Amino acid sequence: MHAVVTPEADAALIVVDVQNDFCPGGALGVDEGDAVVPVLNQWIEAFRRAGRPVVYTQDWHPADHASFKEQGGIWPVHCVQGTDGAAFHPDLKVDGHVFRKAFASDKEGYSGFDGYLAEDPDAAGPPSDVDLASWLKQQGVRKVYVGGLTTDYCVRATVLDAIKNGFEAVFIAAASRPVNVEPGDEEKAIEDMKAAGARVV
Ligand code: VGL
Ligand code: ZN
Repeated sequence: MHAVVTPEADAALIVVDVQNDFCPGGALGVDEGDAVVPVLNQWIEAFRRAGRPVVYTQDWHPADHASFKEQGGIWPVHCVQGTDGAAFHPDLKVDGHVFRKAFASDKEGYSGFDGYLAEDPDAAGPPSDVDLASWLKQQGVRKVYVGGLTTDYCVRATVLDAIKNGFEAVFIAAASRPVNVEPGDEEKAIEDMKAAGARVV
């Protein structure tokens, strides 16, 4: 059984993009993407039990987003605002605030720190102007644990930005899966995170 840490009093958990389109059968499904769900659910329960925040990031693209092949980007159409593909995996325990990113056509945004609080997750449009770093700091958070999809894009970018924003960062390997556009991207991402000062569990 994979061990979950006891969350410190200044810790938060960031669950990155555990959305249908990144799971097998989705528009940009990654191998074993759904395998992160039961692992993350244990982490989510441990943080909630300890009274610590859990935040969820959500890739939230307009239908003509710059990252899509049709617009000259590299990805198939995925995580379009309000669609089932953009919804969280149905088995993911959602108990915390949702931060949406890459919701403007011309703006890429892999990092959860490009995310803004969705005050009403049932509303399909753009979120509020409360950014993730400000929100976490307001909660007294100094250390973030990060897991989800995908290791080599959004998880990596979130870990690197956490450190840039002055947080300690821990990458949860068992709770993450890569897209591996090029072979070795996962290993490279983990090296990048470590080199920036992240811890790996
Ligand atoms: C992601 C590719 C495109 C991710 C998002 O969540 O890692 N990857 N958009
Ligand atoms: Zn995307």
